[in-house]
Amino acid sequence: MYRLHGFCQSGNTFKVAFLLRALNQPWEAVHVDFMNGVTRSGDWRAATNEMGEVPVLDDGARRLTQSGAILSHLAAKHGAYGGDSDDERLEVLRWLLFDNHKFTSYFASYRFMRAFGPAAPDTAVLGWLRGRLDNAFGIVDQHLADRAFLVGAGATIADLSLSGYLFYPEAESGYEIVGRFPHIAAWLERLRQLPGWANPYDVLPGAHIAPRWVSQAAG
Ligand SMILES: N[C@@H](CCC(=O)N[C@@H](CS)C(=O)NCC(=O)O)C(=O)O
Repeated sequence: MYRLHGFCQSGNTFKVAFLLRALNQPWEAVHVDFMNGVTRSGDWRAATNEMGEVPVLDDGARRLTQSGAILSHLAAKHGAYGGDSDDERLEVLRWLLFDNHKFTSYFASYRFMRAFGPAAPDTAVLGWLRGRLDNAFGIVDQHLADRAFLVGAGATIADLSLSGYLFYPEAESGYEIVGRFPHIAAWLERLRQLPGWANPYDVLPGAHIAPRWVSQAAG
């Protein structure tokens, strides 16, 4: 039985939940009260993750952090969603790195500031993030123009990683995808058909929070 530490607003946690479900593996969620600052406490960092982040996955006695490392571990261990050749596995890694640096990281920050931040976001910061996002989303949209999935013929952990935040309501980020990035929108529809896909709020624990600052100018 895998144990997945995280919370329902965390798309990084959802990436791992989606893969565990796609692999049909038994798992249980361990709620981390991120919104009340648990991951910032010294005790949590000493006991659970020195990096102060979720997701954290317990695989028996082994504790893993960083969604990219967790996804890679699970794909290799269960022999699925990791790519079908050395070339594909390298390509999967390339997209995981792009995701962690320029796709999920900017999107998650933008959404968090607009929906869940403790104070109204700085419009200059929002504008800068939006510029970075537009560039990263444009790159992914173009890559998906002539292929069904990011790497190879079928879905891989690269798809699960980049899409992890894109199944949340648009009202949380205020970032429109369907009208601006049609190939990403079509890809998300394909991913919704995979075994194990679910609405993140239906499979991860924690209180739901109404978006707070979306009406704030996006810069
Ligand atoms: N690259 C990490 C990012 C993880 C991450 O940023 N998680 C968020 C929650 S979704 C977090 O715990 N942030 C804590 C912080 O930035 O202080 C991964 O993919 O696991």
